[in-house]
Amino acid sequence: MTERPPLSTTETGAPAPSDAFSLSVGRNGPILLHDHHFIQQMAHFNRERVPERNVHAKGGGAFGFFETTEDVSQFTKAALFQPGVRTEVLVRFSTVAGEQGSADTVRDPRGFAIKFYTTQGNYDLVGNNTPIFFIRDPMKFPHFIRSQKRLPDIGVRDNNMQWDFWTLNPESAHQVTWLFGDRGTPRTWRHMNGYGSHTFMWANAAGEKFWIKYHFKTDQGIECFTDAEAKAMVAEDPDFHRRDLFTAISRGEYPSWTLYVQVMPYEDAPSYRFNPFDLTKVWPHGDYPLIKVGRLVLDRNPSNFFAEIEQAAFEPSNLVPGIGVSPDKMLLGRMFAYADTHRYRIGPNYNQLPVNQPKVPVHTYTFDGPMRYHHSGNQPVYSPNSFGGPVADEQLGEDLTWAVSGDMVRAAAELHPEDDDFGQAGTLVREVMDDAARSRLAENVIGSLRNGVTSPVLERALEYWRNIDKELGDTIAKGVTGL
Ligand code: HDE
Repeated sequence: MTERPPLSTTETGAPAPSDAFSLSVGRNGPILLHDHHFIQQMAHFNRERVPERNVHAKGGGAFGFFETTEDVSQFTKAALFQPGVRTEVLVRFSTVAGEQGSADTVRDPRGFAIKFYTTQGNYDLVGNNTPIFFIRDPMKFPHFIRSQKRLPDIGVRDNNMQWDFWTLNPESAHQVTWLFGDRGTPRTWRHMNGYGSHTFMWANAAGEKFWIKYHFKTDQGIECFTDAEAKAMVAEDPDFHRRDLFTAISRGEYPSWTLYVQVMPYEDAPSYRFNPFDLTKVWPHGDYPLIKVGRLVLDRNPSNFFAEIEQAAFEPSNLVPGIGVSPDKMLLGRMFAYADTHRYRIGPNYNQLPVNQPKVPVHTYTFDGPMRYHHSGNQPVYSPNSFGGPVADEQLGEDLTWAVSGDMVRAAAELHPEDDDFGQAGTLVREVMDDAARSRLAENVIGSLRNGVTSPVLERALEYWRNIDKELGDTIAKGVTGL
């Protein structure tokens, strides 16, 4: 016997007069302004959208857990990374440049954002499926993103604009090589790795500090679309990745990843051969091998996309004791930007939404603001106070810091011996890719450069690729110009 459906009501719980007819004078007469149910439905309909994320707008996600299976307590005192600890998580995957209605399988990096609901408050690791990024200074980020979006007059995307930015900012070479290789078109979100990308700081219970990088290696194995397959799927099913994750979890096929970290002793950083905080570079595993930490499993679909995924608010500034940031200017720039975007997109009380709420008591001195739901009753609204208000434990909440000195400047970071723009891109081409992958990379770049890229950008792009790898650059030049 099927259950009776719930009674349809107004937003304030009264029985709804109808969900099919507006109130009118006689059957054929005019509709009436005091038909509050119609007005409420229509007025709310006009307010259903919140501003989309201005990057990473198209995505999807699921809930699950992270379990620390190894003992890494020598490196961090963070509660979630203690042996045997299991922590609930939310993970959201996304493309970068496309709007909410864009296709999942376009060539683009993928967001890999994790919210850990830990016993010490929320820890957010807002990474990508790539261990590096296009730029080194956050000042360039709005310019970079705008060059990947739409021309100001006709309002369409433009390869010439994209390649103009990339070739005028050669530090992008490593990430662009990665982007035009196989990893730029993952077959599904389940078949790609996730990375913290930046260098972060861990500190153990004795106060010893370490620099670390996160690697979430998919247990499903890496699988990628070819350029042609990815383009075909854009037309066949623009929501292919979102649908794949949801249906896999519905089938009980829970995707998982194994977390490893690279650990650099604190004192190694100044003399390391690369700038270890340069987001366009990886740390060769031969220098700092992968150390296993635990596993990430996604085993529960959201019950409501808008409430739990569209309104999810991830921010690199959500840190917990034992985990900190690093001198990476890109990471420090992000520490402001994310909470700012959430206050704009969702409202100043976005952390009160269930999906963003920590699973631990919150005793904060921020009060009121629109849509305030959780409150602290008659708790004093100032600190210090004599009436039992919350008191900070500066030991427990300590900032993880590092020594700094020097005059204020606007300049690139000081170079380490092997810092450059093209070296690691060349290593990726020559030592990581095989012949078939190199050939696909060349074809993908040729296809892009032949689609609207003109002088002087085109000449710069051919030189850019020769700087990455002379042989590859010559192949691309031949493919584009026939010479
Ligand atoms: Fe983001 N980024 N980003 N980003 N980013 C956002 O925050 C920003 C960068 C990443 O699924 C925005 O909530 C700046 C690197 C992911 O909800 C915004 C800089 C990496 C997501 C923002 C960067 C990322 C975002 C837009 C340069 C990988 C989606 C909407 C300093 C390590 C999270 C939002 C989700 C989203 C700012 C660069 C990853 C605008 C200023 C590098 C996965 O605040």
